[in-house]
Amino acid sequence: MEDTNEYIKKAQAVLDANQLGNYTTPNSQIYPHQWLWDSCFVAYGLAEYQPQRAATEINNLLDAQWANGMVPHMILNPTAPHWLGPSFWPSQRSSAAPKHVQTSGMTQPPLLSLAALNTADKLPPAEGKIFLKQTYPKLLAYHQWLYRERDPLQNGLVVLVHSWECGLDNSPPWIEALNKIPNPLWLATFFKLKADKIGIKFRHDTQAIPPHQRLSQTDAVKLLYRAILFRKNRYDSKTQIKKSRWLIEDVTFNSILIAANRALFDIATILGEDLPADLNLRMQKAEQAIEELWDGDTGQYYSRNFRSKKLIKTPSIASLMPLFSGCIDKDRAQNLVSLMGSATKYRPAFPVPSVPLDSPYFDQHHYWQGPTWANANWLLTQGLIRYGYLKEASYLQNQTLRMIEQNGWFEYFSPLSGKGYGANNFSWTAALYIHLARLNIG
Ligand code: 9WN
Repeated sequence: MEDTNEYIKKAQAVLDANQLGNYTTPNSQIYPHQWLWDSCFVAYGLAEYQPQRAATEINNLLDAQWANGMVPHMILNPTAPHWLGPSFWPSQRSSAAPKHVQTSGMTQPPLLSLAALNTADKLPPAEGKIFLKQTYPKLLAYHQWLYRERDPLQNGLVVLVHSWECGLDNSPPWIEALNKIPNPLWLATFFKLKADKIGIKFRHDTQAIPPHQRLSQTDAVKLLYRAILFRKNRYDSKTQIKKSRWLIEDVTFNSILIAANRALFDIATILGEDLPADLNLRMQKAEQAIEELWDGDTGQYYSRNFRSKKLIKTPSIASLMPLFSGCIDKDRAQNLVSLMGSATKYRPAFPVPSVPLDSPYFDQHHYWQGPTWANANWLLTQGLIRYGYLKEASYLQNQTLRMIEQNGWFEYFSPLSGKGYGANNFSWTAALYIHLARLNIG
């Protein structure tokens, strides 16, 4: 058996192959742009051996920040042929979009402050401080944007306007909420005539990867249509929140944001700065508000429909993510750890499946509706460590590393057999392999 250092070298080669100038694509063929949360995960891996490149990766994200503070979820490579390229996202429709680069019009899980703090920690001290000094105002503006434009009720929970923002595109709670909204007549007719099926031949991803491993064509068309509606509103959050019915207070996103708020606070402290009082207040509220997403009957957290104010009680891996926030109490954490250990739900041979095994949605091949993802395992490993579940964290760390070593650098894996699916040579799998392999849990 090759030893860990050999695998680390291979992981580094994956990150090199996917490097494009100042950033790392998730996979140079299937995902030829820069993605926000992918690059944050990549920065964690890079920081272990090339912290300057991790800093460049983060700086490239922040260089595309909008004037209102938003950091877009995709920074586009104008020359790549891709269905979500510049012609799909004319970001110039918003006056807040940058002029020197083309981007998407929405955001993604806000790991940025966490990745920046970790990168600074790995840089030589003086360089780390300069890096934080340069990035802090931008990180601050991003958190301010999230609470100013996406927390309209000022309750501490941020609202997402599209499932691409939560990073778990076709996760059952999002799809279920979407399917409750009637389609306009033309779209309903389109589906009735099965005309959407024609488009699958033109999709970039399904040409390279068996379609049943990807987002279904019906879901893909619906997600594109919802993004187009946001585009029509010039990517203006206020208008979208007023008009759209597909608005969700997402539990994964808000859990990550709470952890990132703490990182932003640490960065401010290192620099001798005080966070603005109103932001501080909202950050405190957020830590209490996550409790509104708790459901005592089933003993887990759920995302909430912003319009109906009802929890979307469809189990998925998102229900476990408050562990990453670090702000839930020990009893709640214990509940989630027990759930994660349940053999009929989240504990197959290669945990953690993106939906529980007993869910009607479960399909070991199908994107965010069953497979195990390295980034979710990484988030949960960090969460387990935070709450002192070191045995469980080591188990998950080991299973994730073995799964990748035995099956390759895939985008996602069967939780039953460990076999890899989706794109191969996937950047966050490689980067998080490096970070997890170096993580000393004790
Ligand atoms: C849309 C890049 C991204 C990830 C997301 C994943 C997928 C995009 C897509 O790929 O989303 O943003 O093309 O479907 O769901 O988590 O960031 O790897």
